[in-house]
Amino acid sequence: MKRAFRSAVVAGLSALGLLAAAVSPAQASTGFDRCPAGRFCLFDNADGSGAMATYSGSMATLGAYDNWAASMRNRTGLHACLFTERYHVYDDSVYQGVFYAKAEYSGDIDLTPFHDENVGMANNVSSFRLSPTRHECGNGNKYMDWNSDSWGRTEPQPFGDFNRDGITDLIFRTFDGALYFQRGDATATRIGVGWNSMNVLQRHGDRDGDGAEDLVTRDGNGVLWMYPGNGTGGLKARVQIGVGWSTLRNVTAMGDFNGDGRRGDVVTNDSSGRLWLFAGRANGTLEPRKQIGTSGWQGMTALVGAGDMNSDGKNDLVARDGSGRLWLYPGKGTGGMGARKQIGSGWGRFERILALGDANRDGRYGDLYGKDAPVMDLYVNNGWGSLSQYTASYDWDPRETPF
Ligand SMILES: [Ca+2]
Ligand SMILES: [Ca+2]
Ligand SMILES: [Ca+2]
Ligand SMILES: [Ca+2]
Repeated sequence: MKRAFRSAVVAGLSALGLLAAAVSPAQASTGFDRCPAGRFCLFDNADGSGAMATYSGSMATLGAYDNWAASMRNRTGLHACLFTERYHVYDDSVYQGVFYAKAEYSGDIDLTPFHDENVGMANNVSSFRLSPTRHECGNGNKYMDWNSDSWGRTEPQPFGDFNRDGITDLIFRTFDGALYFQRGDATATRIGVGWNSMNVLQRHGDRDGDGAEDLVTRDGNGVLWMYPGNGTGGLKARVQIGVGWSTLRNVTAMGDFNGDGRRGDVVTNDSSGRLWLFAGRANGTLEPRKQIGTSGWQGMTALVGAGDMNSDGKNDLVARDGSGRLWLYPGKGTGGMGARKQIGSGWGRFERILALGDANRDGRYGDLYGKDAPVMDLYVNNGWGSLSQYTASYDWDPRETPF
């Protein structure tokens, strides 16, 4: 099978991953099956014969085995990335000399069909990386090289701009619970650790009125927290804003949903089918709840505070039902909602739906991101929830959470 070597973001061997689930006899004396469990193995010849080198971790140089291997097997359970240069350097800027072997794939890989613009991969492997996530394997960072779209306007957004620089940004929780602030220009800063205890991660503008966007989270004990942003991409000391939230299903920060000018409103659905509004106070804490939906809401698998999708100045709610349909509920500006409209289907495939305000800066809010693995797609709102899809980025891991 011939397969061209393409850029780092699309070079995945997902197709190869479907080919085989090789079972290794314990005492093979030649061929790929010699590779021990838990190891990454390189072989002299394309068919797995000849000398074998085994590794348990990443290698920046390969010493005597530099430019030597013609085939490989990965039994580490980690993602493997091979580079034609030492120190995990990309070979060229057009066809990047990195080759991904998915963690799930433990079969044999003959490197002969793989090449970049300049060289074949066989007998050109000079370093490799073994990492828990695909983008970490490729770029060496726990975060991805995420760029928000730069469509020309620099107007600060009502939400989705955590550091107030006018660029849409992202908060990224890694598989192991670290929190990164991703500026939207491919750079990121770690702003927290230990966040895997949180089962709700939300942001939607400034809750406490200091001009900086704030986060809302729920921990494993059902406590709801506000993490005030410091306006430059970091967090201030958290404030408890609710207890007993365990039984509530989806929790979404809405901005101002009831029209009182305070932007810390939260909407949630319960298992009895009701929809609740917790209006935000001036300091970002919550008023007692008010019921705004009477039945059927238990079937919704996602609620999204999308901002104003129909440009009437009032924030709207987006909900996904159990059949993957996406519904727009136009806010009336009083906490109530008008007649819903279906704005999408097939959204069940997304692990997470994000709203980051006006992601493409065309002046219309309500742009949505759908995060699948490994892709995240951007859906630009053209007005009244009419969505146009763009693929925004690759290499997401199912264990990673953007918000
Ligand atoms: Ca920003
Ligand atoms: Ca704030
Ligand atoms: Ca609206
Ligand atoms: Ca927009």
